[in-house]
Parts: sequence; structure tokens; C-alpha cells
Amino acid sequence: LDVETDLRRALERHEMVLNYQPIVSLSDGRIRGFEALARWHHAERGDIPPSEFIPLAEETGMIVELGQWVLRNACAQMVEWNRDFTDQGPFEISVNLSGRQFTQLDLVRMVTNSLEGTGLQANCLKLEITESALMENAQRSAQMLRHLKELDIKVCVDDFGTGYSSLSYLHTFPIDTLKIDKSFVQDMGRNRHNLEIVRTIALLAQNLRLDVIAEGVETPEQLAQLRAIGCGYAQGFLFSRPLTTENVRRLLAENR
Ligand code: G
Ligand code: G
Ligand code: MN
Ligand code: NA
Repeated sequence: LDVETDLRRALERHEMVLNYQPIVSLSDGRIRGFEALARWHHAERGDIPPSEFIPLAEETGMIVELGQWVLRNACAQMVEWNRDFTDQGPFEISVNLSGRQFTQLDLVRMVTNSLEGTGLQANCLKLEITESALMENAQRSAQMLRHLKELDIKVCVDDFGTGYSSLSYLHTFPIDTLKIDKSFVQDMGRNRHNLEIVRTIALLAQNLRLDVIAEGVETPEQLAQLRAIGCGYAQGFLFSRPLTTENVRRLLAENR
């Protein structure tokens, strides 16, 4: 099976779609934005999860084309919702970048093209980069982040707490948001240690003037603990699973 051909065909045949998971402000319960999550409904093989096809796309180099498609589509979608739901927005759209995408030389141009091509306001776009991808080459990352920030977009460190950030780098990276990895959030109730880790990350974010999002929030108990800690934003099945575009539209229409 030729994965590269398969991936290319997936885009042409519209087998690839984006789902959107709401990110909620804990201060007022409003939707702050959405994370775009790629889904592959393969015609013969059924659903293939991103944990499988993203690494394949990286190996074959198809990640460049796929990433371009994701970014462009997510930006276009957000222009539409920000136009149709001015009562609730403007929303931010978070787009994941793999390590390989983040080191792509023409990333800045790709982002610029997506913004100009869709008309999305730059400060409505947030790129999510994992802590480990950022730390792979911290100096090069700092430089790439500076170029991205010149576009006036936002940057979120994904899966925070699972990599090895040196605090001195964190301080010099021009980032906007820390997203606390779900492994810590999901274990808060059972494991006192993880509750303290979440509290410490929230405090760190506060001191560095960064927004903080807890991901993987599934229970009202976790939500209560996050509120008590003073965590600003949350994302997880408790609020909503990743939704199809039709279901996001329905949700926003109901919220009016
Ligand atoms: O949605 P789900 O939990 O299955 O996502 C699994 C992983 O795939 C997550 O780490 C997520 O960041 C990643 N992922 C989902 N969509 C994209 C995408 O469009 N681009 C990249 N690079 N990663 C994605
Ligand atoms: O690595 P990244 O944070 O980009 O991945 C986000 C993934 O987390 C998505 O695949 C999404 O489906 C998943 N996710 C979102 N909310 C929850 C949740 O409450 N519980 C679990 N187990 N997974 C979640
Ligand atoms: Mn993410
Ligand atoms: Na994550």
C-alpha cells in the first residue's frame, strides 16, 4: 500500500476532514476558540486516527501538503464562523503543527498565504507546537517563533509538562499559551502529585503572563479543581468532543 498516494488521494477525494473541539473560558463559560483536529475517513480502510497518519505523513513528506490543507481550511472555516456568530466571537482557531512542520523553512510564508488567502485576522490564529518539538532545537525554535510572532499570530505550547523545557528558554520564547497535557489533568483526582503539577504550571503561566489551557477535562470534579487553582481555560469531553462543522454551527446557533 502506497501511503503517499493514499494521503494525496485523501485530500482530493475529501476523505480528510477537520473536526473542531471548543476551548472554554472558565471565568464566564464562553467559547474562546476551537482546536482543529484532522480526521481521515478512508474509503476502504475506515477511520484512521491522526496518531497513525500524521507520522506516516511526516515520513513521506506529505505532511507539507496536508499541513497546508489543514491550515487553509481551518482559517477559512473560522472566517465563516466569526462572520456568522459575531454575538459570540471573534473565536480563535488553534492548528497543530508537527515537529517537522515547525522546522519547515517556508512555514512563515505558508501561514501568511493562509491568512491573506482567507482574510482571517492574524490574532485569531494560534499555532500549537508540542513542548518536545520546541525543545529539539531551542535556538532555532526561538528564531522561528520570532518570525511567526512578527505576523501577529499566537503560539501555544502543546502537551506542556511532558517534554523538558528549561525555564530560561520558556521565558525567552515569544509564546502566548501553555496547554497542560491531559495526562496530568486526568489524574488530578487520584494523584495528589499531579494536582500539584497542574497548580504549579498554572502559577508559572500566570507569572510569565501566559494564558493556560487544561486539556482532557472529563469530569465536574476536575473542572472544580481547575477553577480553584485559577486555570483560565479548559478543553475536554466534559464540555464537548471534537465536533463536525455542522455540529459546531448547531452549537453556536443554540448559544445565541
Ligand atoms: O484528535 P486526536 O486526539 O485523535 O489527535 C491525536 C493527535 O494528532 C494529537 O496529538 C493531535 O495534536 C494530532 N493532530 C490532530 N490533527 C492534526 C493536524 O492537523 N496536524 C498535526 N500536525 N497534528 C494533528
Ligand atoms: O496532542 P493534542 O493535544 O493536540 O491532542 C488533542 C487530542 O485530545 C485530540 O485527539 C482529542 O480528541 C483528545 N481529547 C480532547 N479532549 C479529550 C478528553 O477530554 N479526554 C481524552 N481522553 N481525550 C481528549
Ligand atoms: Mn493540540
Ligand atoms: Na496536547
